[in-house]
Parts: sequence; structure tokens; C-alpha cells
Amino acid sequence: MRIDIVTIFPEFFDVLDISLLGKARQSGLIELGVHDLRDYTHDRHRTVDDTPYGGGAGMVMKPQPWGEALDAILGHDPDAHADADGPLLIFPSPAGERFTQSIARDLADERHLVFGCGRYEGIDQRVFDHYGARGRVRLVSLGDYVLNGGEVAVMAMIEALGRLIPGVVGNPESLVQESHEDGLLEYPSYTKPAEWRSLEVPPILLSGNHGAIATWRREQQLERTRRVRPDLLVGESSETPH
Ligand code: 6GU
Repeated sequence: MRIDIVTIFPEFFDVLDISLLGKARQSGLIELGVHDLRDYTHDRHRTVDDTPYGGGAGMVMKPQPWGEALDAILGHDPDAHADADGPLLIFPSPAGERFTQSIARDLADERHLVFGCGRYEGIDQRVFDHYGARGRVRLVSLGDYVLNGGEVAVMAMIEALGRLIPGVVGNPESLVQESHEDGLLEYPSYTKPAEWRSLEVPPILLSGNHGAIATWRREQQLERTRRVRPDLLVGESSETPH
């Protein structure tokens, strides 16, 4: 998979050199390009923002640098990302659809993702309209709170989708036994020693009875989900428990 990121803080993504994602890049499973939006400005101050039409607080990101940066990444043909398997443009935004494990799975199947990190009060709407008319564009939010910019959100999305790309996580079994993969929160885990600070591991886990252990874990998942995230059980989320 190829991933391009447009940002005014390219150094933010230096950490993608390390850990699982760093290994995936070294092995060629993920090819990453980080682009400085200011390289696509033409004034001495490398200006990327301006005051909003209609007034109001804050600054809006100008369409011109975005257009030039995205055209350069998407290729010389500005309509090149129109095909279904062409690049998918993703703008992190608190005004977007909520990012879920199901969206992470969709994104992990793509060949080319292009993330556009907005700052200030947002990006001129015409950038979304222009590329939305020519190809696939998604606005995606991490949740109902406000970040200063899209960089941390993009990092979270890349980590979530990257580990779903075949070969990135060594043992694929470990992917299915996690919170949200089956629409429920994960069960509690324990390792040695069997007693720590007077706290004991639930005896069933030491019983060797794999059927009973599987039943207990399922009950724990249901109990935890009911208590902490009842919304996951009543179908308010896009994740359907199965
Ligand atoms: Cl994706 N971006 C910003 N700026 N704030 C957010 C967010 C994204 N998701 C939640 N808050």
C-alpha cells in the first residue's frame, strides 16, 4: 500500500520510522510519502491560511496550496483518482464520519491512501468539492472532541489500518481476539505469576478446560461491553456484534 500525507508539520510523522509500522515500511509492505503543504506556496512567507469570508474567528486554509499539492500526488491527470481502485483522499475532521474498526478494515484494502491534514478552522470547502467531484473523498473524525489539527488523527488511523495489512502483524490470530474486532470489548488477560500482590488469576484460566475458558471469556466480553459501552450492544454503532 502507498500512503501519502500532506501537512504543515511533516516532522510529526517521523515516528512512523519505528515499531511495527517502521518494519512494514522497511519490508516494503507500506510505502510512505510525507509532503510539506508550504512547499506548494509561492509567496515569501509560505502562507497557507487566510481570513474567513463572512467573518468569524480563526483562519481558513487556502485552496491553492492544497490544489497544487494534491494534483502533484494524484498525478498529472487531475481526474486520475476517479476510478474505484484509484487513490482515496481522506481528510481528518471533527465534522467527518466516525472512524471505526470497520472503516480501518476498508482502508487496509486500499492501494493508495492520501491524507490531508487540516489546521486552523479548517480547509476551504471547495477543496473537498473539487476532489469529491473527481474521485473518492472521505471526511473522518476520531470522536466527539476537538484536536488542533489532523496530524494526531492521521497517526491513529494509520496505526489502526496498518496493522490490518496482511504481513504487518506477525501472528494474524492476535488480530481477531481484540476489542471491536467482533463488535465487543475484549476479555481481561492475565499472565504469570498466578498470584500478584494478593490478587489471583481467575481459577478457570488455570483449569485447562478450553471450552469452559472460551465460555468464560465470552461472558466477560458481554459483561464489560454492557457496563462500559452499552451503545455497542444496541446497534448505535456501525459495528454489529456477531
Ligand atoms: Cl479527525 N480532526 C480534528 N481536528 N479534531 C478531531 C478529529 C479530527 N477527530 C476528533 N477530533
